[in-house]
Amino acid sequence: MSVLRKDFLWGGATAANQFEGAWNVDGKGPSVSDMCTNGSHTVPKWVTAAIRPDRLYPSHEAIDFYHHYEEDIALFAEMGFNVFRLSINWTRIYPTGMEEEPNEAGLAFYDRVFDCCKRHGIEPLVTLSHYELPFALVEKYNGWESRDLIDCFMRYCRTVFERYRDKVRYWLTFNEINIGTLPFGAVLSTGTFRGYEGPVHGLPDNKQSRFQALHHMLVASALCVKYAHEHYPRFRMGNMIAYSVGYPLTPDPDDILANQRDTNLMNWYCGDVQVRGAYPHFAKRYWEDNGLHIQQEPGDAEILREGTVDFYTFSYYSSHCVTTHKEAMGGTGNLMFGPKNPYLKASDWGWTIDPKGLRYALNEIYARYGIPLMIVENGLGAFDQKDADGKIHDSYRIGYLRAHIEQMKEAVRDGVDLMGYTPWGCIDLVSASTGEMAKRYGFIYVNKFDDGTGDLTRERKDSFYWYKKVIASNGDDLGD
Ligand code: BGP
Repeated sequence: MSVLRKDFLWGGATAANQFEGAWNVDGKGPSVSDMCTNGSHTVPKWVTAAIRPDRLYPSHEAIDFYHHYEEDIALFAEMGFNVFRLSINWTRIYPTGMEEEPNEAGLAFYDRVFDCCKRHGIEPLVTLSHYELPFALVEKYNGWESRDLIDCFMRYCRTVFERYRDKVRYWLTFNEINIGTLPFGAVLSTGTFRGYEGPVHGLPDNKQSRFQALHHMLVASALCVKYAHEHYPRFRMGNMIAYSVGYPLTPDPDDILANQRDTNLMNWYCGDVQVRGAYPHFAKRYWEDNGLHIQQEPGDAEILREGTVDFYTFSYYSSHCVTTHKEAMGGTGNLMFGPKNPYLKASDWGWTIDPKGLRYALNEIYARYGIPLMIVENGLGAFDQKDADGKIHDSYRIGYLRAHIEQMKEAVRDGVDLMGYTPWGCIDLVSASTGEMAKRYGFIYVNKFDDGTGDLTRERKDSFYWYKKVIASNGDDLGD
């Protein structure tokens, strides 16, 4: 008998800004991601204050899911997906985020997408906001630093909830909301970078505006969950955290405490608000130590308490080490940095490969919250090369995913309630951290390259056939 639930959700994950393209088609407005140029592992991706004709903006065409959705969803169905994670591009629905009335052409597009999913027996899992903040809201309000964004977001949520009430059941509020606790989250997540132009990672940090913005996002997330529960009892509402697995590099108690501090801030600061309904015990001291004054309105505590999620979702790619011993510092990972772990290998982008870290994460999260979990991102970004036979033999990707699914099953045997698994970038798409196509995650290869060329044709990689068997056996057959 299979270790996993009979109704396990198997699928893949994407985000509108990284795969739809059609960035200004049918009335769509520019989002923050549309203002980001391409980059690579060594050349930083920029955010620009206006579209520069001499720069390349990978989200503008991406892999053009906008015009290929039928073909793509059919390929997902062929692999046996019963769930597909995608996001709605806020600026297709409200081009500046401030209109009173939604853009009908944008709404109609997602009708077509969800109907197509339905025809294939695929349940959509929809992220409401995945690094797609309307750019106009950055220009006018400095993003989420302003409380006005809560109303803009709620207008958007009410519109899409009502429109897709019979087509979508599973919703996530903000992608990786906890990225706002990191300086680089100011561009993609909190949108607190008004007037800045330069490398995404180079923005001078303003912690006060980031954490104030995060408070507004947490209130918006809770309000949206509360509203959904009150109006659409059928909906299942989830959060989404970039789960950080950190290990103390040494047994020095200072390393243990440093790791605990990082873990608290990165994992539990937002997670506790969204699952338990209140800031965790350490928040107050963190604010004090950092000179932060979080403006909370009367009623916010109640909203947070009443807007808790039904299930917890997260991304997991790699782990990192934490130390207070400066001489041991070095780089790894895209979001978290730390010294090298001598027990682990890393991807071409320096992200450690740590399947057991996933089992550890699942146990840690479930022990704290005890609600159903779902892994909504995981995978290996790699350079894919066509072989002499013209095919992509991505045994490295199969190896990565197999090892992670094995550990996921161990966690289920440990007693974790796991609902599903949607590996990231099930079809090749634009990288969030570097803005490149060369970092591929897909089961499906897309002929699209970093210089903007490519005819966008889709091809099945070896991992496509492998994942199909995994799904058909509900995770029992992981191949050799
Ligand atoms: C997560 C994001 C995704 C995605 C993924 C892989 O942080 O939610 O949008 O892109 O990371 O990262 P990257 O694209 O940088 O390889």
